Order: sequence, then C-alpha cells, then structure tokens
Amino acid sequence: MKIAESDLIINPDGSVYHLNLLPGDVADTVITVGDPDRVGEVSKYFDNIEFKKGKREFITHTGLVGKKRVTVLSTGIGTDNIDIVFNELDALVNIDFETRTIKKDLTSLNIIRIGTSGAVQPDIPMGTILASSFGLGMDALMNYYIHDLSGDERSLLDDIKSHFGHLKNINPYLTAAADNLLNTIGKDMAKGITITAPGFYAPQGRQVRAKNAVPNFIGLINSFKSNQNRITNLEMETAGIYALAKVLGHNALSINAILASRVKFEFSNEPDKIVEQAIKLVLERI
Ligand code: R1P
Repeated sequence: MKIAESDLIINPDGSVYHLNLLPGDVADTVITVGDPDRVGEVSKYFDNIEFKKGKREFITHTGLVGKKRVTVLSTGIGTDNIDIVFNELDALVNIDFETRTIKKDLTSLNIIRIGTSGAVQPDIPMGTILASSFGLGMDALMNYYIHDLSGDERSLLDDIKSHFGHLKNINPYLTAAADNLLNTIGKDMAKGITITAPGFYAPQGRQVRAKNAVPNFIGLINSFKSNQNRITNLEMETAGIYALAKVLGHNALSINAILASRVKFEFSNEPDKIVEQAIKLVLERI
C-alpha cells in the first residue's frame, strides 16, 4: 500500500520532513542524545566523519568508529520528539521513498540513548552510569499505538499499576530493553526500571513554586518493588524509545549518566565529566 504524502512528508530534496536526512544517511547503529550540543561530544571520538546535517533540534553526524558506521543524532527533550525521531528513522531504512511502500526486507537498527538522569534510590550515587532494564512511561505517547507486551512485561506492569493506581489519568506503559544490547553495552552497569516523565518539574516530583498534585512522588516511586525489580531513575525519553523501537522492530538500550540524586537533594558539580564517561563507555562497546 502506498503511504500518503501527508502521512510521510518528504522534502523536495528527498529528505525526510524533520530529520532532514536521506535514505542511506542512517547507519545500522544509532546513538541518540537529548542535547544537540552533545552530538559533537560523541562524534569527536569518531575516526572519520562522513557528514553533518541538521534541522531544528535534530542534529545528525554519521561516521566511522573503527570500521563500524555509526550515526549520532539529537532528539531534543521528551517523548513527543521521540515519536518524530523514531518514525522518521524507521521510514529512512524501511520505506522505499520512490514508491512510498514498505520494503520487503526490513532493517532492524541498534539504537542506544546516551542521556542524563536523576537517581531515586539512595544507593545509586551521582556519577553512576546506569542501563535501563525497562522503560516505564508516565506520558501519553503509547495511548496512540498498538503495543503488545511480553508475559514478563505484562506482569511487571500489573504490579506497577496497582502501586500507582490511585494516580488518576495516568496510563503507564512498559517495555524491556533489547537483550542483545543490555547484555553487551550494559553488561556490568547498574540496572533498573527508568521512569519517563512528561515533564521536568512536578511530573518528576520537583517542588519549586507551583503546588504539586502528587505529594511525595519520589517516595511513591522508590518504594515500588516487584521481585528483583525496582525503579532507579527518572528522565524524559527512555520509555518512548523502548516502546516505539519494539513496535517498529528495532533494538534499543538507554544509558543514563546520573547527574542528580533526588533522595539526597544533590546535583553534580561535574556533569560534563559524567556524560563523557558514558559516551566513552558506549563507544568502546558498540
Ligand atoms: C531534561 O533536562 C533532559 O535531560 C535528560 C532528560 O531525559 C531530558 O531530555 O536527558 P538528556 O540530557 O539526554 O536530554
């Protein structure tokens, strides 16, 4: 079936609408970062840069790490942007832009987020590099997609729903990390469930001036336990990345540079150093 011009918008130069990339620009291994300035912090370690492109907050560098072709691109903040980035990344590899049809042989990308995050458990200090074993979405993105769960995901999500059930208007969703990436890139890292919030302040339990509707949100979050699983950290993209990667047949892993302890009320005085450690670790292991 032909995909409508209004459903998949292709620019006059043949590039996809927001990312401004052509089919062929995306490597099979993709690193996503939130901050557009972090793209160069990753690609400065590339052995060769093939090109740099960008539009809005979506900056892309593709090049070689050793002999491996790697793309690094910025998503900006939030799962609304993840919706755009993941659909367009997938279209670039799995849709024939000439015929506007889905290709017969689909490509499965390995996608690794390198992002920043705050810890909600006292034994996870600032400076930790943490791999998300699951992404737990508190945002609304996956209300709009059909998202099948494995048996393990379903039973963990049921426990989560009973823990957070009194919070009205939240329909949490859960997806596991891709095993192939968790067991290689994330092999000896701290691990846990990462909550993806639809905001930075009250949606992550921060109290500044506006009154929070959920009292002691961090206490509610860090008291959850189901078998060996607990919630370790908060950020704003992982759950959308995991869920859309699964829906579209890609493998995803989120690596979190822990810059803050939300239980000790601390923020790191060397955030760039922690992010750099995460970048180096991921590049050594991809
Ligand atoms: C909020 O400051 C941003 O930082 C975290 C959150 O997920 C959100 O995007 O990640 P990045 O540093 O990768 O953007």
